[in-house]
Amino acid sequence: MATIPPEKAPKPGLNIYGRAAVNPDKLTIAAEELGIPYNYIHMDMLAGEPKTEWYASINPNGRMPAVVHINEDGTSVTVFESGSCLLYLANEFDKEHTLSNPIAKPEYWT
Ligand SMILES: N[C@@H](CCC(=O)N[C@@H](CS)C(=O)NCC(=O)O)C(=O)O
Repeated sequence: MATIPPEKAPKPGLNIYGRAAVNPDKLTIAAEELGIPYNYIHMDMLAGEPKTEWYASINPNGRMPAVVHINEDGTSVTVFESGSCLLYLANEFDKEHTLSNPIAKPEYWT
């Protein structure tokens, strides 16, 4: 498996891989609204970065966005698909449900 280039490697904390487009923007908007510090890693589509072997280890679909969350204990979680990423951010960072609904409530499914 290809090594992630150092300038594209995730850092401790929340990392969002994206570009200026609607799906990645969903995550940066959510992170901003929740006040979560994050490291934004720009993916250059013209250079073909999303389809590289190293990015396939993060998102095998070769699309943006993706999240790599490196916890304080060094464990990490990788999530792709913007809907799944939003659910992950809500679960991890919106414990008070300021932006999301509790899973058991009808509002969640709506
Ligand atoms: N269903 C995916 C769609 C992701 C998607 O298509 N992202 C666009 C940017 S907004 C992309 O990566 N396009 C590059 C490509 O399809 O090769 C999601 O919601 O994350």
